[in-house]
Amino acid sequence: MSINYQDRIPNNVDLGSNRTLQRALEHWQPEFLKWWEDLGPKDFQVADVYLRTATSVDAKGWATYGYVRMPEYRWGIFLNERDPNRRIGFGDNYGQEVWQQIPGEYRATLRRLIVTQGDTEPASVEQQRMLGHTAPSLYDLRNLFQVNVEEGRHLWAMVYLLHAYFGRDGREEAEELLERHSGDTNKPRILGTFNEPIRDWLSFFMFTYFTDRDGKFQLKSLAESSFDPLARTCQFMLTEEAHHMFVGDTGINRVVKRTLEVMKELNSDDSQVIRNAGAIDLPTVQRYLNFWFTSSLDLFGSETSSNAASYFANGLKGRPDEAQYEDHVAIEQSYQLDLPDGSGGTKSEQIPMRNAMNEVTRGSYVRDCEIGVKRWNRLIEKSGHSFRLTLPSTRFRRSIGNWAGVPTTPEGVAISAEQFAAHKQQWLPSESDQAFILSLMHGVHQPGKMAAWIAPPDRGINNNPVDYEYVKLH
Ligand code: BYC
Repeated sequence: MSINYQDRIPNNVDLGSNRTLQRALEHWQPEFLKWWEDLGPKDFQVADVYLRTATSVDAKGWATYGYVRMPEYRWGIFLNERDPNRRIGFGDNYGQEVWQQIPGEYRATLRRLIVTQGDTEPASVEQQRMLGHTAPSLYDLRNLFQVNVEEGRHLWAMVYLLHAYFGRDGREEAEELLERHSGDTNKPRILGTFNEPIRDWLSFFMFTYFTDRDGKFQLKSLAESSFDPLARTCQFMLTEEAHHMFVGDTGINRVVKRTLEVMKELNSDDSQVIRNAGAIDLPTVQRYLNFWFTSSLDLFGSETSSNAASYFANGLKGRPDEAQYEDHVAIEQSYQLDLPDGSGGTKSEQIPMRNAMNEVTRGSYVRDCEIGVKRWNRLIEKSGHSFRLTLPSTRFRRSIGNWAGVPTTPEGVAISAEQFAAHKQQWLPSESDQAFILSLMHGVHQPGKMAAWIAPPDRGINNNPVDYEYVKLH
């Protein structure tokens, strides 16, 4: 297939004038399409989906909407406009000119960061590939596919950087991004959460609320990078990312809303009664929240990290919203950490601030997560119920960092392994919870109709009504 890249791949990087890059992408594109066909959304490749496509970086109108078959989506390459005055914003080289090319000594590290970022994008598409069958409405089906094609575009964004700046190594890494697969025992995705199966829509909403939000904070950190093309790429990716978190936030909101309606109709908050009526009881929502929030906490890495310290020192990866901090060098500051003392208690330790950058970012993330939880709780409170959703402690159910493998309560109090096992069913989705949630998952594919376990959204997409035919199935 011969491709006119100027037409087929909307871009603002002047692809047409760079023959080497063009050839590299020509080689990669059919492999990407084959991957999309094999591991992208199953069975909906010929559907016409009402999708947003990024077509420029203009703040006022960067996207166009229209019906597209997903394999024909125009996966474009966009970087925010270059700011000729941009300077390095943190670390040892603070105030110097940003880099348009990669300094040799940082090549391997930057490649690793870009590959780790890139790996998550196709991973999430793989995790979600079966969800189309059980979408609670056409509106939701469209949102799922919107998220999927944009994760595909974010993969393109990272592959562009690998091809344009890392030569042969970069091309090999780009191929491997399509060879590792979510949950594959031999070649899994790099980060833990991206190997977890997503079989149901409650998990999908939790993932888009909590895990896409890790994406937001990691992209914000990389948007500070001294390597200017990476920074500009991530800045633009954040524009799309907002919708993904909106899908999660409003999705959970609608689940809670529907549950409250059923609680009111039946005048009961008994979980079994709510379940019998086909809605999701709030304690089950809490258990799914516990699972995905804690899994996403691990994505920030260890509390104490020499990797994070050197990313910061070298100006490769900053703190989200670095400008809000007073001291951008952070060499003399320290950070107070509460760590397990090995005998069931905690000890306080002071570590150099640069080594605590993962923890600083995790803290900002947790505060951001709280905003949605407050909103969902307002709904519950308004309905007159005392139940509250809560974020568990950052010590709970951790697999990475100092609290990895330390059993605690959701409040973060260390307990014995036996006590944890005895309460696990109360705190995390049990097999029977999962079976129940799966039993609710049936595709609803008529315009405007909703599954019984979720309330309709307040409004449709791009000023269209909720009952718009967002996906035309053939
Ligand atoms: N699972 O010093 P450490 C997104 C590895 S989501 C497995 O503690 P460091 C999206 C780590 O790689 C955003 N391994 O922390 C969301 C390192 O391995 P190596 C994705 C883990 O190095 C939804 C070792 O442990 N972007 O965009 O600072 C849908 C020691 O690490 C995990 C990024 O993550 C884990 N959870 O790593 C679609 C940005 N955590 O190098 C998309 C790029 C840590 O020793 N990545 N490890 O073999 C990074 O900035 C950093 O590598 C990390 C933290 C944030 C992952």
